[in-house]
Amino acid sequence: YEFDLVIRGGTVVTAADTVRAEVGIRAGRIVSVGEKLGAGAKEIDASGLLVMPGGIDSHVHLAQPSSGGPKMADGFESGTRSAIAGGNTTVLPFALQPRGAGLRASVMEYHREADGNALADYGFHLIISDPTPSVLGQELPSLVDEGYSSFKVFMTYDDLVLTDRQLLEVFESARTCGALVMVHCEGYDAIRFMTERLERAGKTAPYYHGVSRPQSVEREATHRAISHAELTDVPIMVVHVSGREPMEQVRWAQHKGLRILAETCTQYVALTADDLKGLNMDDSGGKYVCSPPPRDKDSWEAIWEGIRTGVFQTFSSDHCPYYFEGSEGKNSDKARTSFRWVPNGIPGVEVRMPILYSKGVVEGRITVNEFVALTSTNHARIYGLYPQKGSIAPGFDADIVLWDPNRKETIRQEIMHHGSDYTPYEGMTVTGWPVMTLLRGKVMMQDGRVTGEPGDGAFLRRGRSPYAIAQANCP
Ligand code: DUC
Ligand code: ZN
Ligand code: ZN
Ligand code: ZN
Repeated sequence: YEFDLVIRGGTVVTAADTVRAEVGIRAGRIVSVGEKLGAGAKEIDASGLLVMPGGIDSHVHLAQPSSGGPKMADGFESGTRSAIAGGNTTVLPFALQPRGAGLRASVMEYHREADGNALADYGFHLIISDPTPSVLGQELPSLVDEGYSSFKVFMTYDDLVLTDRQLLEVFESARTCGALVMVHCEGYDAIRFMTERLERAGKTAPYYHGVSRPQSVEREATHRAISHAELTDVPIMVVHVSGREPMEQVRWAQHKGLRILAETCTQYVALTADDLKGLNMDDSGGKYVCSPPPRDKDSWEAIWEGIRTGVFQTFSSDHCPYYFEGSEGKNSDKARTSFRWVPNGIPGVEVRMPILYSKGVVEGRITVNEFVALTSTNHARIYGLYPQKGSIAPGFDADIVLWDPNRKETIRQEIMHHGSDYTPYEGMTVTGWPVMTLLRGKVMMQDGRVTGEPGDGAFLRRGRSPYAIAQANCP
């Protein structure tokens, strides 16, 4: 046989093109895209289907402990199974440095969790919570060389927040070693002030989580991060932008000529602050607690505007799964005393692509090529995985999703593969659904059944981001 596998009859969609073509795969890589390819040992009929690059979700949390807090509902096995079921082939979760710990030691903990257990390929962003001189001067540069070429910093949370001085030092280190910095932009003091004021007034239901961190709090922090990036002359990625106010800060900076990248997420076009009210202000609103919180339907339109006009390069899930029931869940006794104790995050890696396809492509807001860019290609380009991942062309890994553009599906917990005991998107009907996921040529999911195994996913040693290299000043 000329090929191990040939996919025939489908429409190949990349960030650039939509063409009727066959895809020839050998040894896990795409070797040919064209017409009338030779025979494959195995052949797949993709008639009526789109053949797209496997999704890359560059923002997920798996097996990430929160300080003294609840256990995540997904480790690497269930989290990547859910990713694969949703048409993804690569995820980039975080390796969190607890204060006082080294960066390398922290990364190794996550490797122990992930290696041999993942069904999708994976890399790690570092989370830097303790930027000591040895962390920034020694550990970071060597880890960036070893393929951990991006990291995240926080402007809020007791156990993660950095001072402005620390942010500037971290940004400067990123510039020196050519790493890309992701920034969680919400202002610590404003949130704490609002939280205490709301609690004093007895306003502790999950709904007040959103009230405690309105868009102005995110806007201010976004502006501050951008200013620090300008001062240190370093590109940054503003993650999980939730609405018009922070989006406009990013757009302003981009138009000013600064290299500011931005990400938005499923929940900012699919959930609203009213969801946090639950049924009549009961505690079921905790199911939607995440940060930044979902805003309102006008914000959805602002996010679409940012997507259409290129303010956002990536669309991620921010999959951060917790349980609802149980002693560590969002509805625990402790969580019911105040929104501040509700674990912060929602599951969504499995439905990111269907929701964006349905609301974006089917409802006419974006093209199918923009869909591929937002769910795969741009993630690969920005995070140093290009040209291995993120397109369908000779030389790329055979990471492919076969997509049925007409299939209607109602999102329900019973069809999800994640570890959480609920989905915040319960009952949402979408058009367009993944029917097969291939990882390096291996069929990992077919018709909702996951056929891949733990260990099929490999660690990805990423190159530097081209966006960061342009600025870098490496010795
Ligand atoms: N930030 C994230 O990126 N995810 C979940 C919660 C948070 O604060
Ligand atoms: Zn964050
Ligand atoms: Zn613009
Ligand atoms: Zn996140």
